[in-house]
Amino acid sequence: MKKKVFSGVQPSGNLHIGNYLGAIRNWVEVQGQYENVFCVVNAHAITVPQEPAVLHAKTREVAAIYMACGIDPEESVVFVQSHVPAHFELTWMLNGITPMGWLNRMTQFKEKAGEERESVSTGLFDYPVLMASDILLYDADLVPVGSDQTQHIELTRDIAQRFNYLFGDTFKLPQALVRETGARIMALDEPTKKMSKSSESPMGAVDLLDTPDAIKRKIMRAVTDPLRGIAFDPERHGLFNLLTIYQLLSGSSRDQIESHFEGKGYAELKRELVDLVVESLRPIQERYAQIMAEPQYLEDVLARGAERASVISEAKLRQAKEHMGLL
Ligand code: AQP
Repeated sequence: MKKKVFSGVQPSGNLHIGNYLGAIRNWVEVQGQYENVFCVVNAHAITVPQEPAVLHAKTREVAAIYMACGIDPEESVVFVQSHVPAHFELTWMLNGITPMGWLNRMTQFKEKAGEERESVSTGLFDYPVLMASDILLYDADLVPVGSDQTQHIELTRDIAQRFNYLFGDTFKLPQALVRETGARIMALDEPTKKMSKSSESPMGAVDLLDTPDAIKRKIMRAVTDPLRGIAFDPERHGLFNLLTIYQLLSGSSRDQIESHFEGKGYAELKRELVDLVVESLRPIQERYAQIMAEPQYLEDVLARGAERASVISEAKLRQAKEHMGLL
C-alpha cells in the first residue's frame, strides 16, 4: 500500500518560485512514490477579498501550473476545492470541536491579521480548520509543505486526535513533509520576510510566469549586503536566499557553488542566477501555454479530478457524520 499525500496552493495571486521550490517541485519529485491528491484551494483564498472573475481565472491558472510543473492528472488526483462540498461540510463539523484558543495560537493568522484582527474575516481565523478538513478527508499520511505551514499540520493532528477521542477512530494523523533546503524562500526585496503571493511589492517574488526581462529586473535588484565574498552564511539573508535558489535550481552542492563564485561578486552571481531561473522556468512556461491553449482539456481534467476526489471524501465524510451522530 502506497502512503497518501495531500497538498494544495491558494489561487490568491501569481505563483512564485517559493511555491515551486517549497511545495510543487517536491510534489512532482515524490509523485511516483505515493498516492497523491493535489487541490487548488480556492475556498482558502476567499478568506481575504477576491475579485470573482480573477479568482475564477487564477484557479484554472494554478491547476495548469501544477500540470506544467509535472503533476500528471492521470496519476494524481487534481481538483478544485470548491468543486467538492465535503470540504465545507467537514469544516463545520470540526469547528464544533476546535477550541478558539488553538486557533488563537496560529502564527499565520497573527501575521496575516496584524493590526486588523477585528476586521479580518472569520474565515481567515478558521483557515486552519478548513485545511485540517482537506487533509483528513483523504486519510493523508504526508503533507508536503513549506515550513510556514508546519504549525497548521500540527493543529490538524490535534483536531484529528480530539475527534477520534470523542467519537471513535475516524481520522488518520498526518505528518508534514518539509525539505531542509527551500522550505522558506525569502522576498528578494526584503529578505527577512518570506516570498509571498499577496505581498504588495511587485519586486519581492519571481513569478513562475514572469518574462525573462521581469526575472532579470527582479533578481538584479535583489537586496544583498555590503560585505564581500560569496558564501552560504544564513546571517547574510539576501545572499543566502539567492544562493539557496541557485542551489535548488542547479542541483550543485554548497561547496561547489562557493568555489565556483570564489573571487567573484554579487553582479556575477545575480547574472548567472538570472540565466538559471530563466532556463529552469522556460519548459514550465512552454507547457503552461500548451495547456492553456486547450481550455476544454483543463475543464475535463478538473471535472474528472472532482469526481475522483468526491468518491474518496464522501466516504470519509459519511463515516465522520455517523460517528458524530449526524446521520
Ligand atoms: N516563500 C516560500 N518558500 C517556500 N515555500 C513556500 N510556500 C509559500 N510560500 C513559500 C509554500 O507554498 C505552498 C502553497 O502556499 P499557499 O498558497 O497555501 O499559501 P501561503 O503559504 O500563504 O503562500 P503565499 O505564497 O505566501 O500566499 P499568500 O500570500 O496568498 O498567503 C505551501 O506549501 C507553502 O508552504
